[in-house]
Amino acid sequence: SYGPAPEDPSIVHEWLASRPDGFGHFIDGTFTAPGTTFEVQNPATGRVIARVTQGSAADVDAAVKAARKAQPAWADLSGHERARYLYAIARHVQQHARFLSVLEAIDNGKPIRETRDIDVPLVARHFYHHAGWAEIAVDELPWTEPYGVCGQVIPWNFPLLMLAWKIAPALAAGNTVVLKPAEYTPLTALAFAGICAEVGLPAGVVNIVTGDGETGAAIVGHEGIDKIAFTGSTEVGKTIRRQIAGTGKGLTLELGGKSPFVVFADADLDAAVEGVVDAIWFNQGQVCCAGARILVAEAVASRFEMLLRARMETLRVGDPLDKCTDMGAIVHPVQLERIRALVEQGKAEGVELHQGSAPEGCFYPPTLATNVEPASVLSTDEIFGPVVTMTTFRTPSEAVELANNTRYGLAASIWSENVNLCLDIAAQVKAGVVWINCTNVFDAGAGFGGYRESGFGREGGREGMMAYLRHPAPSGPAVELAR
Ligand code: TXE
Repeated sequence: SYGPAPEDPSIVHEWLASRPDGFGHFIDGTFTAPGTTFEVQNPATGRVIARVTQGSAADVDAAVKAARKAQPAWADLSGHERARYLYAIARHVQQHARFLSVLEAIDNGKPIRETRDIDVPLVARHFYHHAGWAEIAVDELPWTEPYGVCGQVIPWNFPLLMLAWKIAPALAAGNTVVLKPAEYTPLTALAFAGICAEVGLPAGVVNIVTGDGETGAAIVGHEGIDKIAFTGSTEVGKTIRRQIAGTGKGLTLELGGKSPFVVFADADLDAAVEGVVDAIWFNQGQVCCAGARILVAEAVASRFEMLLRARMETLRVGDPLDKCTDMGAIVHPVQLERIRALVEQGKAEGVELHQGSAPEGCFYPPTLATNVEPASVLSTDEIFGPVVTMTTFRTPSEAVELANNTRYGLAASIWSENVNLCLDIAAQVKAGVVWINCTNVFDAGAGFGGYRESGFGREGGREGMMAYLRHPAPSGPAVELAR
């Protein structure tokens, strides 16, 4: 147990200090002894806060075997019984909300206000929602059956939330899992493993193996895995798809994005400015569906730019544990360099930059880029940082054309007081999720996922559940008919 909910980070530091030799994996219901370990840093301070084990092929094998052994009994439980475990996980996440929020902020660099008010509550919500699915699956999803063992590889931008998006539906559907958190941010996944033990989840149902891309590739390639769910870069997503081609493994990919944020002349501009704050400065812009390209009607462009730049100046960048902080640290110096390099490239192309301020260290200021050509690297490439471009349009059809001028298709946000126009544009924009007069709204009940190079498959809602089920099951009616 983690003891009382902390008002300060000391309880998290105590937990981290309690493993001087590092953390092992969580396999078959127990924590293994640490093996060869690597350092995990707090990006805001650059200090090493923990060491975790680099998962080997043998570790992955042990985890897959444990998951295989546990799976038939887990799937045989009634949906109601599986739901009880998911409800218990949700409740324990809430009980440990302060601990998890502080740990996530220290590990990832995101502001405590976000971990406390967004990440962790959504994690609990995701488990509650999927407990409901476990309860009703027998009636609502007949002629389906779980895949078996799911291999899940997740990124560092929402470490605990992405874990919840992966584990909750998999378990609700009767699968067992082997999950690998990202190497920059493995700590909340290990704390989550502690919660699985605490609620008495049967051994082997959830296995957490830490490590880097090699460990991820070992999970993807393991023959005991029936389905892969991956969230991360488009490049690795393509590699995974090639790696499992012809194996019959199920696959869902949630990859990058370059989402448009479309502001029409009749939009409530003050609301739209707050929308941009949410769209690109939330989580330091390290959001796959970040509204990274503002497309604004020419008639209101200069007023909108003025309002936006004034708002940008007020954003406070700094200590993630300070409740007044709006933007925390970039997850890792490697990512900071990537952002800087892309912005330098943009500058060389003649893009004009407007920036707020940021402290020294692994921080990047909120940035607005104007005078950006559609072919500029800042318009085409996912920056995955707090950098937004702004371009103008004259007609709705030009707005649609610019919005769709991307190899991605994850999300879009449309701002106008004219609902008919919004719906019309939403239907024409090629994106898996379209928000109207809002942005970055996530709900466990709604499917989330992309078009084109943003991947395929949906997470959340009914479609998300279907992604963890074979349908029809080999003995289902369609198979009978085919015979
Ligand atoms: O991602 P990787 P990186 C984008 C974003 C970012 C860029 C690079 O543009 O700047 O990707 O980030 C594991 N087989 N996104 O390099 O490498 C890895 O260990 C199996 C968008 O950190 O894709 C980690 O757990 N797994 C994205 C996870 O993949 C492999 C979020 C993601 O890391 C692997 C993150 C392999 N061959 C980055 N190689 C989003 N869609 O939200 C690596 N991994």
